[in-house]
Amino acid sequence: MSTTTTTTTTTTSTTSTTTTTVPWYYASSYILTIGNLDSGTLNDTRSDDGTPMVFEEVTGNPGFDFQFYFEGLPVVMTSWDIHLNGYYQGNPAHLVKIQKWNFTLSQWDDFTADSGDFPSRATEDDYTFSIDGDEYSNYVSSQQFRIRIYHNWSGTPTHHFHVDYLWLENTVLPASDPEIIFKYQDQNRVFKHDTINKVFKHDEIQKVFKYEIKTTSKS
Ligand SMILES: [Ca+2]
Repeated sequence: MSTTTTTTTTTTSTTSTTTTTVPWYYASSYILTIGNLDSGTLNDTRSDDGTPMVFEEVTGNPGFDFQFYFEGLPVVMTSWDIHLNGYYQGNPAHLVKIQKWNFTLSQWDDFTADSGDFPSRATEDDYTFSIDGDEYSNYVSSQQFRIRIYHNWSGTPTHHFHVDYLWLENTVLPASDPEIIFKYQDQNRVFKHDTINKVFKHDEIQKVFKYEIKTTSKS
């Protein structure tokens, strides 16, 4: 995608300016620690269009380990969801987990107590994992958040993990009735908080050069 989006987030309680070329709710980078990139690019994970980024298992244990980094998260979040539209195509006995980086303990933590989070599939499925705002200080540092998809099992190179669409959703917005102001060319468009999530998902965000979120208080 060729459009450059500059994001500026400002609150009255904490002044914070973040400039990034990628909205906070999409992965800005990835790290492939173990495994191969079979096809696609990180940009393919930013649109729900059926074109995935595909990772390939390798022989050995773990079979793959790849991570996504998100930058410029809001400075205040009550809770948020991780949405992954994709699937694991492998052996039904193989276990694949999604984990979150704990900055406090410097370790990967599970989202769920399940032995595996992505059972083997032949087609895409929608997966959602949640984080409570109480955990913000453990899992967000300098407005960065990290997840990894981890195959804690001996890998088989014919198995793949497909990521068509990966995005974060701020599920509970501040209670102070914030306004969001989109500035596009010479136009300002003001939205109230009940429309923000809808706007964030809208393709029009790709045309926005700058936006501001103004809240009067957190609590
Ligand atoms: Ca895609």
